Amino acid sequence: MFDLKLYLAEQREVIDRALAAWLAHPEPEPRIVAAMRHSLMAGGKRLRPVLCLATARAVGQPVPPAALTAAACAIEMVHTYSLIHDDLPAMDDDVTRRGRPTCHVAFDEATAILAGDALLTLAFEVLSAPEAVAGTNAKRWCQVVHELARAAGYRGMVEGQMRDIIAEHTVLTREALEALHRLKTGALIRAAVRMGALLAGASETDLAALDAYARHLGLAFQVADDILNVKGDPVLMGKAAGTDVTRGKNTYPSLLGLAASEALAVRLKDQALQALASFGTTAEPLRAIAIYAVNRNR
Ligand code: GRG
Repeated sequence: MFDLKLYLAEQREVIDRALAAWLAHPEPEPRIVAAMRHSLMAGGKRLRPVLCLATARAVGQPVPPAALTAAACAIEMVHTYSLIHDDLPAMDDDVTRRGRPTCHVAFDEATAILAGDALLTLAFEVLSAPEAVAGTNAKRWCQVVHELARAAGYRGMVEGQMRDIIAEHTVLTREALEALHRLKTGALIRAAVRMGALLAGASETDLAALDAYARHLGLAFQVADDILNVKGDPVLMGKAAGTDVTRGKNTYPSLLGLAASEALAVRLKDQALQALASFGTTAEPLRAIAIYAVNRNR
């Protein structure tokens, strides 16, 4: 039987080592690197980079290891930047993240803004580094970079965040809530899967199946996150619970109730698993991640 706990621990170690190496360059100004490190190396689940690695392996074609690791690191850098900015007083004003004081609390607001900016730009420095590009197909590599840029930007995660802020203290329809979440949380999860698939030279059919998996997984992950915000343990999560209600956020539990939200998460997980039906055992990690996404406690 596939051991997800062991698999995640091994993959996280690879990713953490590579991320740390990107921040190990000589530091002209230690404060900015310290702030970047504070958030990046704070023990996140590394779900998005692991998804990228696991998808490439599910496709099964060889990929230059440095390219795959660079893609995985870049995704985590973009994700961490989004968390730092999301926690700022101008946005969600959170004081705890990944079990530590948020970046602006540990440093200050200006430093946190810069640390987020620096992680976002470092992601694209990593992707365009000679050691990452070496041995890759130029056209395919550009598609990989494009996936991340597009998913992070104003037609992806940033658009989702904007919609979320505008919708505070209003009541969204279910369709509008789904559209928001597909952008805010879903876009980066989808990009992580698509980047892994593209890097491994997936066929059109495999790419479409993996894309469907990622879309269901992204929404399932968000529904589970909304549920955790209602009934999760802040200690285990490393961040506060109950904040969605205080902030007047639109969530699945507020729209559908807790039981219907839990049923929806399970349905989405099943749809994600169904999308992988044509894959063999190489997709076991992806299947286990879908189950974990809805059963997790952090
Ligand atoms: C600031 C442009 C900009 C966007 C912010 C990601 C995001 C958009 C906001 C975070 C708000 C939030 C709690 C979204 C729910 C889903 C989510 C992204 C949770 C955090 O991701 P995890 O659970 O965190 O993978 P770790 O720390 O494990 O990486």
